[in-house]
Amino acid sequence: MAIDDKVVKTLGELHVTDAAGVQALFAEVRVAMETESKDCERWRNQPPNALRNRWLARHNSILAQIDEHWRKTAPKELVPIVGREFNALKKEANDKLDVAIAEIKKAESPWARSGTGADRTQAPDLTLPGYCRSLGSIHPITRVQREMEDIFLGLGFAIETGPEVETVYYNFDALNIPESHPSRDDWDTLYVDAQTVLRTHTSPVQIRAMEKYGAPLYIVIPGKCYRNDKPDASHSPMFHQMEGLAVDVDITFADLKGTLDFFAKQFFGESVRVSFRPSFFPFTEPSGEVYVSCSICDGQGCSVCKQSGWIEVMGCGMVHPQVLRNGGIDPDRYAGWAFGLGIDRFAMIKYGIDDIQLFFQSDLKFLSQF
Ligand code: 2NL
Repeated sequence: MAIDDKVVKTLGELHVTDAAGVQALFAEVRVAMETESKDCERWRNQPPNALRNRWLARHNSILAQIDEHWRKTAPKELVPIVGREFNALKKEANDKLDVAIAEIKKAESPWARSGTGADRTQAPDLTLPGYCRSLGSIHPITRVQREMEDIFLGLGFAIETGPEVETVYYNFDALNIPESHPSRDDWDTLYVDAQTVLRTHTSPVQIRAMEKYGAPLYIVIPGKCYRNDKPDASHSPMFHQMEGLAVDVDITFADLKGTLDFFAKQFFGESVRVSFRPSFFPFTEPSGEVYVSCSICDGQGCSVCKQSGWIEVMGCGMVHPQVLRNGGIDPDRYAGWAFGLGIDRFAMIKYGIDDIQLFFQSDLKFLSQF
């Protein structure tokens, strides 16, 4: 729903019933204000105060309508938060909109419109306003990837990357994935030739890093992965993974739990709860699945978490001794833990997106919200 449509509805009609909802709604307004104040095409030929009036005029402006429909009719328990958010927004609009218009006017070049096409005989008309390009924004997957990288950089991990076209050895054999494993099947893996695949996970980079650097090793590996999946709301033949690996003396499962608990709280917020359940992967022993409490319903049960209150977000475990050996590391001296997660899935959970395909369709109406 466009912002103009939202500001004529009440909080009740918008199904906003708590403080978090109010904050999210005002955040959306701020994004719209930010986007509009960079929209050169829209404001260039308008009177100088058009942008300011649209947001701040006494009657019918966005803020006037928010005051009328959100603030004045807010249920009693939301009055303080709506008031606070409204005042902050008003101050921000007052501070920023005039500056934005000045920037737009300054960016206009008198040269941009002249001398185009065949007729270059006329001198440029210096009084014409020029064209300026609208700014792009960071893709949500990139944004989430960088956020994850920052958390691990803060813990002392390094970022490592590697080839997307991999050998069968690094993608499967070195990871202790047996010849008979179903994931090796043509149905699941995109083969370039008998010995070469599009990597199905980022784990081969971890083997390469163990060979290259040895132990101790603390790395995260973000990147594109490929599987022979039919696209639907939760599958894409190209997706993004981030894996982490810690190898050192005396590394235990407690280090893994503590690190992933810290990561989840940094990423989803301090109130998130984290749960580990036993699982199986050929490259870790023991292995676990990591669940976080559902951020939509706070663990109460909703459609996103299928009424369970928990969402599965990662796989993890202690690196299998054979995998350490394959990376050239002595499992009698060193131990390690590893985890793997879908960046796309984290982005979907964080932003409440129900279709992975939206990330890859280049629809500006979707992308410009980030
Ligand atoms: C999942 C599971 C996982 C790893 C990835 C890993 C890599 C090496 C050694 C041991 Cl080189 N483990 N990676 C470990 C456990 C789980 O990912 O479901 N990811 C979305």
